Amino acid sequence: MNTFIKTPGWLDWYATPSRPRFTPPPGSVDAHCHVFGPGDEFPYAPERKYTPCDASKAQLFALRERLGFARSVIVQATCHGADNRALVDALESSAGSARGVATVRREVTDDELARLHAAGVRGVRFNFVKRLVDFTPREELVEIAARVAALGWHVVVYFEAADLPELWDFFSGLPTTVVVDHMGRPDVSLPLQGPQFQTFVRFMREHPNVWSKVSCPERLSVSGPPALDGEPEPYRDVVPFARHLVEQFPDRVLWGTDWPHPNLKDHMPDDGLLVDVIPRIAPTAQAQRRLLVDNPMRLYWPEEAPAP
Ligand code: 0GY
Repeated sequence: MNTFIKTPGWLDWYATPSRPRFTPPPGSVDAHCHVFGPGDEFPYAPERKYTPCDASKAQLFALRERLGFARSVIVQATCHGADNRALVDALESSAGSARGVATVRREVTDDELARLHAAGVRGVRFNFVKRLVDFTPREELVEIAARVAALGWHVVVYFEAADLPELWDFFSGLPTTVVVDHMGRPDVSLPLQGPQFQTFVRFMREHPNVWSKVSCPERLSVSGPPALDGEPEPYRDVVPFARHLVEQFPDRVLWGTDWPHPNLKDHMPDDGLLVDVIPRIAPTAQAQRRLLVDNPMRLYWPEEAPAP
């Protein structure tokens, strides 16, 4: 039983996802997903901005199997703060089939970083979304980035599109690969060729160490999910943005479900339908293999990835 009370209005994850029509290539990686608790075993952080429903490692691994994926990258969610125990537990139960992105504070010891590495952590996440986290001074993040760079890790950044100009110089100075969550959260009601999204494209073009997750159509969409009678092109307003990045930067894009989809209040996606968006953003077998296998393997399992 979960003694934590879920934030009102917060939808539960989709319990009966459809089987995707699209078959991911063998060895595909879901490069952005989370575990939540269970709260009674791994309590949610006191500083959290929301309380989720539980979403366990077993449920995550069952979903992965149903969707046809072989590996997962589990990203520490803000509801667990810098307490990475649920993440580490999931990684250690995965027999090497999951790697992780943690949240750490400047107080983290070298021993703790070494333990996280041994469990399979390969990155830290810096979150700039104000509804999710309190402000962290930049010098603290710079310090953390330098320490994790020495371990060969990367930095995952999450921010709102409007904040990129202000964050540009900070991101440019990071000494690691920088992975942007959810395409930098573009407003997809604005034109793809307009200044907002093109600023992000220019950011990627000018910085060969910047990668993007072409994820979260359900979060970014204004046109929304399929209607009940079957919209033939779900999330059609997000697809051109993701497809543009896949075309322009085929070796620097990742895809993930974002299961269990924190903070959704209007619509909870059917994860099977999310997988069916993939061939619309990566139409060729080669683009799909890079997006789902080659790129995430290079970043998270470099010891197994073929030489470029
Ligand atoms: C996501 C998106 C969100 C939440 C978090 O760590 C988190 O709490 O990332 C969001 O609310 O947009 O990627 O899971």
